[in-house]
Amino acid sequence: MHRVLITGAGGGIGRGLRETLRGVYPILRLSDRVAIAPARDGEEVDQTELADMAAVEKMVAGCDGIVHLGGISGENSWEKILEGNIVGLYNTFEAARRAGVKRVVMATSNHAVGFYPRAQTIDHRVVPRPDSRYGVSKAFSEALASLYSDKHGIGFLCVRIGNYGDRPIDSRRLSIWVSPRDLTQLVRIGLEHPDVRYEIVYGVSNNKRSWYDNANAYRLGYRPEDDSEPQAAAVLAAEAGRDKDPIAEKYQGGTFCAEDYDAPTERAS
Ligand code: 15L
Repeated sequence: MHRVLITGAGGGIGRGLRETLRGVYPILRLSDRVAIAPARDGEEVDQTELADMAAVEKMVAGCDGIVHLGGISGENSWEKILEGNIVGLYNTFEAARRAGVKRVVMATSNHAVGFYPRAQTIDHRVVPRPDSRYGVSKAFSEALASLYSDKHGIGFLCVRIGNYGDRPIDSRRLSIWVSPRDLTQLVRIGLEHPDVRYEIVYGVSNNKRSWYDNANAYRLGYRPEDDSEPQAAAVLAAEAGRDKDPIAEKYQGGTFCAEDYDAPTERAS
């Protein structure tokens, strides 16, 4: 990997990876739809709208690997999801194919499988159960990655990211938190591991309260260093006595499941 492109480089994960991947590859090309901090040594900065195919082709030119974080990162209107996460995603993968890119690390999400109950442990082989239009777009990204792997030979690591940050911010995130250094480790596996063809893994730390069997990540050598558990007592104490939505509490996707939920309540049992 000589030049690695990070799309969505202005977002929270993008800004984090800009630091933790600094110096790991000779050149990091950092792209976003909005202006971001100027390039330092070993960096190139780019501003591209993912829905614009000609611009996306320029963004991807000369890159060996891509970390695709770009697009909409939460629930939104269908029009915005369509533009950023369906059209923009297609443009990025298609431009990668045309440019001969070898590897893509795809930031998919826990929300592609958010309607699995918290009582169930799921692995990388479960069928998608999206909890939102956003989750559907992430399931689409996994399907498009599968096509571009099988048909065009691009290696994809699809990382179903939980919640990225310095610490778990609430009780749900105790189960899905991923620390910056653990996510960085997974991204490097995706870009560098010789056997990656098409893989789904969970982007979570070694959380004691995890809902995931992340065996596929471990098989690829992932050895997470962090666990949310030391934060658990404080996080739970801060939530004590708070009213909680039963649908959000039942399913892994939390409030993404509860929003607009109007199925008969017996279906939720
Ligand atoms: C995600 O996929 C989002 O990008 C992030 O903003 C959080 O909502 C996260 O999931 C989560 O589930 O906490």
